Amino acid sequence: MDPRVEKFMAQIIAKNPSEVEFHQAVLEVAESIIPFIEENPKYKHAKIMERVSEPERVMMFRIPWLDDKGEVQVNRGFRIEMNSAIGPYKGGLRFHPTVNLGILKFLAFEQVFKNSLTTLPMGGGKGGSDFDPKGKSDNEVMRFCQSLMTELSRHIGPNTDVPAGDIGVGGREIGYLFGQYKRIRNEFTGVLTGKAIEWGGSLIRPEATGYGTVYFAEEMLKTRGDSIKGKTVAISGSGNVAQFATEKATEYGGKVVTLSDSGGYIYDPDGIDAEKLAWVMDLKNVRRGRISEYAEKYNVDYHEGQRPWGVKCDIALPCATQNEVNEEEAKTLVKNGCYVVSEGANMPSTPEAIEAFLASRILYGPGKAANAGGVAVSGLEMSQNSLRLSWTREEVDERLLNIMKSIHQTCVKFGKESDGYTNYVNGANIGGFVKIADAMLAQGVV
Ligand code: NDP
Ligand code: 2IT
Repeated sequence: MDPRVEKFMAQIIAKNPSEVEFHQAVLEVAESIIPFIEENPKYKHAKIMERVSEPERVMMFRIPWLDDKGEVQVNRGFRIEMNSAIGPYKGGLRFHPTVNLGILKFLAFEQVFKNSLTTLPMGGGKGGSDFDPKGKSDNEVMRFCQSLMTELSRHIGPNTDVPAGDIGVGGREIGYLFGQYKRIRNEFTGVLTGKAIEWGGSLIRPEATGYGTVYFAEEMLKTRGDSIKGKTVAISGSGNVAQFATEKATEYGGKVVTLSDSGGYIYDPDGIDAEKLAWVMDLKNVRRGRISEYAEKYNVDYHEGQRPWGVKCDIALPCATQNEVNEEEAKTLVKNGCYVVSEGANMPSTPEAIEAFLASRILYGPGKAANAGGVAVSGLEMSQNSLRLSWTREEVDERLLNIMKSIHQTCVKFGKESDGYTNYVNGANIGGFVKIADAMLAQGVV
C-alpha cells in the first residue's frame, strides 16, 4: 500500500474503531484521492480528505414502539449528516437487523461522492435502524415509523436533510414517515423523497436506481462498440433495485437469468421476461414472500444459501447488499466470460473482488457511479416539489438517462489511463471529489 494512504488509514481506523465497512469505503476513495491530492496541493493544505471523512453530525437515538401483542420493543435509530458543502444532506434510510453506526457511515460517505457525481446540488447523508421489517404487520411498521420520525423530525427538513428509501424502506415506509412528519411539523413539504405520485412523488423514482444501473452498463459497453442486446445478465437481489434493473435489461434485449434474496438464488435459463417479473413484483412487494417460490412456480432450479456469481453470464448486476461479491466469485465471473459489472447495490464488491475486475480489464462500474440514478431522481423529485409541478414520465426518464451519461463521461474524464482503459473507480472518486473539495475550499474552514 502507498505509505501516504497507510498513514491516513491508520488515523481513520484509530478514530473509528471496529467500523470495518467505513474503513473499507474510505480506503477505496483514499487510494484514488491521495495520489491526486499530491498533484493538487491546495486540497492537501486544507485537509479536505480528513474533513470529508469526518461526519458533520451524527444522531443516534432510541426508538420505542408497541408490537401487536402490546409488548414494548426498542430499536436504535441513526442519522449521519456527512457533508453539506454542495447542498442539503441527502440519502436513504435503511431498516435491516445488521444496521450499525459503521455501516451507515460507509453509506453516508459513499453518498457524498455519488451525489456530487449526479450534477445536482445535494450533500450526503444516510440513516436507518436495526429494525427488521420481515414478519411485521403493517400496523407494527407504521407504529415503528411514527416513533422513528418523532425523533428524526427534529433534525431534518426540505432545506436541511432529505431522507429517502434504501434496504427495507420503500413506498409503504416513506408514507408512514411522511405522515408523521407532516403531523408533527404541520408542514406539507418535500422533506422525504420516494413519495407516492399523488402526494408529491416523482414518476420514475421507483424505477430510477435499477434503470440507471442498466443505462450505466450500456454506456460502458458503448465505449467498446457493444450493447446489452443479446447478452446474458446475472442479477442478485429481488428488491426495488433488482426488479427495475431486470425490467430495463430485458427491455434493452438482454436475458436476465438470476434473481436472489438472503435465502438463495433462482436460475431461469429461459430468462425472466415481463410476465415473470410482474409475478416477482407481486411476490416481493405485495405478498412479501421468498424468491424460492419462483422456482416452484416456474419449475426452475433454486440454489439455497448461494449467490448467483457461479452462473455463466456476460453482464453481472449486483443489486442486493455490501460485500456480496468476493475475490473468488469475481474471478469465477471473469473466468466464465463476464466482462461487464455495473453495481446497483452500494459497495457490493469486496476490495479483492474490485482488484480482480480491474486486473482483468473488464468494464467495472462502481456503485457510487452506477447506482446514482436513484438519488438523482430524488433530486429531481425535490426540484418538482420546489416548483410545485410534476414532470411527465418521459421527461424524468430522459433527465435520468442524461445524468447517467454525464456521470459516465465524468468517470472517463478522470479515470482514463494511458493505455486507454477506463478505471471507473478512480474516475468516480476523483470526479465526485473535485466538486465537493472546491466548494469546501470556497466556504472556508467549517
Ligand atoms: P430492498 O429492500 O428493496 O431489497 C434488498 C434485496 O437485497 C432483497 O432481495 C434482500 O433479500 C437482499 N438483501 C438485503 N440484505 C441482504 C443480505 N445481507 N444478504 C443477502 N441478501 C440481502 O432494497 P433495495 O433494492 O432498495 O437496495 C438494494 C441495494 O441497492 C442496497 O445495497 C442499497 O443500498 C442499494 N441502493 C438502493 C437505492 C434505492 O433507491 N433503493 C439507490 C442506490 C443504491 P431479503 O429480502 O431476503 O433480505
Ligand atoms: O443509496 C442511495 O443512493 C439511496 N438509497 C437513495 C438515496 C436517495 O436519497 O434517494
